[in-house]
Amino acid sequence: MRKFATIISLVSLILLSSNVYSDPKNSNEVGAMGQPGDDSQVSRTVKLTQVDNLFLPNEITVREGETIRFVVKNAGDKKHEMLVGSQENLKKAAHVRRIYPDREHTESHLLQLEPGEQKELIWHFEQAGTIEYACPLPGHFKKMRGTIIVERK
Ligand SMILES: [Cu+2]
Repeated sequence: MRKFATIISLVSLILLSSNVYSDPKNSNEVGAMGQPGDDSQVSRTVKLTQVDNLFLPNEITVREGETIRFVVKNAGDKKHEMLVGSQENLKKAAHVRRIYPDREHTESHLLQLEPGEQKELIWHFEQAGTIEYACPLPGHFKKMRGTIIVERK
């Protein structure tokens, strides 16, 4: 049992040191994934609705260099989150929430929405490719995901 606990704390140490919580400006995600954007640069607003447990729509197309204002509404009866990033980092975020369901999460670009709440996330897309978004909460992450396709200019 003791050994098991040691393994768990080792795993969480590795997760904590892997940039999941840090400002994306300091992580490797900048570039391919883009980064939180500036209000004055917004070119377009995209609306997203959260239901229990899906994102509508679950696919969005943007262009390289665009800064999008996402207006996210929680139309469900449960609490939801929205996190943008690589598939790998979203999986890590979901994993941490499973291990520590009561920990507070402070990713700079994380939205946490109570039922009925609406919030905004501004994101600047740097390079063509695909980026994911998801609700990383336990039991939601499997289905509550979407893809942002960033087209070349
Ligand atoms: Cu959710």
